[in-house]
Amino acid sequence: MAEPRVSSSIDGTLAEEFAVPSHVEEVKEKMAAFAGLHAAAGRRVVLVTSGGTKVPLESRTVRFLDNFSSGRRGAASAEYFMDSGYAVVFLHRHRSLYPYARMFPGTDLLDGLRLRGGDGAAGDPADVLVDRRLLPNVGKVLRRYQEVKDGKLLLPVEFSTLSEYLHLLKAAAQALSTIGATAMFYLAAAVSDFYIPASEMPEHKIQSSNGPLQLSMKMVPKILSPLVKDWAPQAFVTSFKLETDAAILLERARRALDTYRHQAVVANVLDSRRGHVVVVTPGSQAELLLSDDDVKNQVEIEQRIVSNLTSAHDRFISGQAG
Ligand code: 9Z3
Repeated sequence: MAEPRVSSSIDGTLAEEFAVPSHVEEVKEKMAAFAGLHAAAGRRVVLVTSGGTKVPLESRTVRFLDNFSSGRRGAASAEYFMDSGYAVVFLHRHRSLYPYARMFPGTDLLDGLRLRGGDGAAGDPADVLVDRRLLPNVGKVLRRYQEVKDGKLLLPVEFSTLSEYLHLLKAAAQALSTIGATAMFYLAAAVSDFYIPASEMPEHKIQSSNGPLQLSMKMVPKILSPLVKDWAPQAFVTSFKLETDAAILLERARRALDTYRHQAVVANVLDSRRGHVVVVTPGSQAELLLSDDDVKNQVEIEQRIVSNLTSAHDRFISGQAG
């Protein structure tokens, strides 16, 4: 993805060129209340971003630019953060993978459930049977999901477009800044680097009768800069760096750390991202790799990433106190 460009007036650009979602203030209050409640209970709070962003080409949008991200990294990581005692604000792309529900994609859930007797005549939910071969861990997953719900440990917030993502991330950063160093940011969403400003976007559907389409897109302001400097300056911030060429990955990750001066970059290559990442910090570089046995035992790399970062967050908090 493209190189960072640091803008000094991102607030202005955000307000002028990206439509503000109508519910942003309401969501910000919810996030601040959530953070305050959990911090008062001695719990740390992490904001996990997840999924791709949609970039419209017309204001009455028929077409848009999208990307590959499934949201699996974010959804799995949210679960491991909650297992580690964190409360999670889950800022995710609408319909991307969701914690716990991700275990039962597509029609797995419906195929794995049967009405007793098979004909469904009774239709009573008490008559639902679980096929344990198709849904091997459903009881365990459901129990954990209910604990998380009862403990109000997960606050889901949705976005679809790049504009929604940018404004909601700013709101989240400001909401979590109230809890200082106990807040973590885990920015795993795959955010577009390019967009068409509202003022340059055609209102109506682009006509194919006009011939081949040429697009000119602007660089999306690098939101990490004000997040680290202005919106949540005390927080522990982790960004992600994705490349398709492994040869340039670590240099790009280091460059991002030097530019934004945050705490960690998780560097990954598109094709190997499920089994290999490098966590880069100003003073260290940790390679996290799944072995064949790990894969056989269904260990997920997100468990290792979260474990590495929660330890780094411990040290960060101790460092601030000392
Ligand atoms: C990542 O690198 C994530 O690990 C993935 C996870 C998006 C690859 P999935 O959702 O994939 O599980 O399918 N996220 C950040 C990617 C990114 O766009 N980074 C930008 C960059 O590299 C800005 S920080 O320039």
